[in-house]
Amino acid sequence: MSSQFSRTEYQQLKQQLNEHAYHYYVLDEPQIADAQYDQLYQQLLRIEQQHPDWVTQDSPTQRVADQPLAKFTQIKHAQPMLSLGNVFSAEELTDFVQRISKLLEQAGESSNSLSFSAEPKLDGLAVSIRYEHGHLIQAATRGDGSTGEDITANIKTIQSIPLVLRGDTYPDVLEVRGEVVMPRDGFARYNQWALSHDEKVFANPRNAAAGSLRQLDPKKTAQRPLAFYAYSVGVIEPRHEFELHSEVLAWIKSLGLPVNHLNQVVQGEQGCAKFYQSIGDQRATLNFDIDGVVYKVDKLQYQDILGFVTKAPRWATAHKFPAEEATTVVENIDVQVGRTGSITPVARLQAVNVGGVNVTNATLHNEDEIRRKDVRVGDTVFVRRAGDVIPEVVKVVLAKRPADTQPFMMPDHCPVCDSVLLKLEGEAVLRCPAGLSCDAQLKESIKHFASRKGMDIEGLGDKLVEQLVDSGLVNSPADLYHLSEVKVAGLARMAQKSAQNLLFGIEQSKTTTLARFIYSLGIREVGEATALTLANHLKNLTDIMASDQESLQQLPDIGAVVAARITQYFAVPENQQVIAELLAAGINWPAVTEPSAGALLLVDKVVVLTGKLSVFTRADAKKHLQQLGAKVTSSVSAKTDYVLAGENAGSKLTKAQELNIPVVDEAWLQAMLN
Ligand code: JCF
Repeated sequence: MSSQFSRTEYQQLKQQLNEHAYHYYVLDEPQIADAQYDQLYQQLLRIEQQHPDWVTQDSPTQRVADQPLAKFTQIKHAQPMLSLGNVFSAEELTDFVQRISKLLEQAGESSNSLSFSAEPKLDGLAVSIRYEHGHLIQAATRGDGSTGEDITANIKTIQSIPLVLRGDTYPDVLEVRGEVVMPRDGFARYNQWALSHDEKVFANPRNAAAGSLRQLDPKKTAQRPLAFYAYSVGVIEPRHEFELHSEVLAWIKSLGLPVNHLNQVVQGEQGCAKFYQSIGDQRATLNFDIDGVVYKVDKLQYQDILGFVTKAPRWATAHKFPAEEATTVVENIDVQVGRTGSITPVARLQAVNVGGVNVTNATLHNEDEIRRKDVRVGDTVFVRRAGDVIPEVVKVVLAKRPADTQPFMMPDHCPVCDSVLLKLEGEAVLRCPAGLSCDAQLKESIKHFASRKGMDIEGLGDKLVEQLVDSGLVNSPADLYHLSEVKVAGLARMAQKSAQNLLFGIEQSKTTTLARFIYSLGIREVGEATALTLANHLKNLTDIMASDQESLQQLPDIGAVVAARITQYFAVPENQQVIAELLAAGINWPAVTEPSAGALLLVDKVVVLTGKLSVFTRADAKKHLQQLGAKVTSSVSAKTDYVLAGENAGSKLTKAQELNIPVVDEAWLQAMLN
């Protein structure tokens, strides 16, 4: 194919691609679909193949250098990269703000209603990127603050960092400082890939970002999902006059650099404290790790007055979250038997405070994990607690391993019922096959059966379940419905009143719904959503029990694996027996009717939530939609039926409009519910 493109057209196409990248990465509002971008990119590549002499360093095709480096060279920062002081409590925040106010007053400034530019503190690697005449020419790690390493080739592989600045009002020289991170979703994907390709698995996103930037081969860095957020500037030539730090951030964003969208200008100590709380609340759901927030006095003139203590500015500080990782010693390794017989090794730890919570146990997941990490009794280990999830052992500090440790061996018999453990094909976990005749599985099954989302038996807590099983009063979920007050009151720490309460709770639970009943059975892979699907579509228990795999797979969101689990469960005579006994005990539910009477107006509709909701919380909106029969997913595609958009909806809204998908608001959901 001969090219019909002029050099000017080539340059326009290149600029067009850079502009689309800016809308995608910086504004988070893509203007074209990914596939269209790819087409333009391929076109650019074709032109460049025909005219290699046209290619310049700012082409999006030039992000990955051919040659690996022999080593990193040192770069002296034209302006030192600062560090930050820390505060760890509300009291220390008060001190920080008061110290600033006092210094400003001494300098003759009024410190009433001091504004701060507040931002999340990303847990990545600080870098400085230098642009000359709009072109990215150099990038360096922070190093010791005055000298870092030249990582230019690696930085250029990060798609969200512009190779050329936007517009034509950029300064001759601009140094941008910011943090390189690996987003959590990318980190999970990368580690999964690494595991199956014998590549290094990283302990956390920060290490992954650091390891990726220190790759001598930029081709490898290019394959790592890195992101960058700018938070300040170094040298600017010629000097540029700004009044506020927040203006500087808006300016670098307008030049095409990503700035975190959670940044906010807040007023005084109270504004800072509120921001800290709000970011802390969102922490678990963010797509990147953060270890606190940063406050910077917004007014640059005040920053000048306040100055520095050694390398840290007086006008800024990091307000740290309590650490979520800590080291401690493994005192023992036990194995736990789960509801479905899964055998999970658990490290019993010397108690340690991790992010404000006292941790004494941490999961080791399964045999493969424990072997990979080679955790042994006596080892010093890193323990991590992320959000609400169970604490896990991240890695062993080998330098501290005592001389006489032994590798941990998984048992070959169930520690509770002594059955021989099995490993099913394609599964990483060992299982105890004994079902409800294994006391551990019986206890966990009953806890699940009685749980809030299941039969919701008021007054039946975990401890009581264990007592009921240990005393022999309960050998299956159905036995709960045959308990007598006298027997329950005879258990340790049980008075007559609490025995009555329990029996009342059990009695109350008899009236339920088909979906809850199915969920309570604890069939593997059958959670709330699948139970609801089975109930809504098949409408009665007999049909659910009699369905074969093929017909189950016709139902929405039920694939081969789930269908197999369901038929396998109902094929087991003991399970049929338990169900018959439960029904005989009087468990009942109203008939599942056709989706009329406003009940299931959205049956099988796929809805995506986006933007900030004001009437409902996200969780509630999701629940309501599911109650109406809808399936709530997170990304917009041709399969989406509705996009429910709140305030400031971004790329998902744009995509919905592109795909002509109906966009609705919260009032629509309210109307549905009425
Ligand atoms: O997100 C960060 N890790 C972060 C580090 C954010 C900032 O605004 C920083 C920083 C280190 C130094 N600002 C300075 C001055």
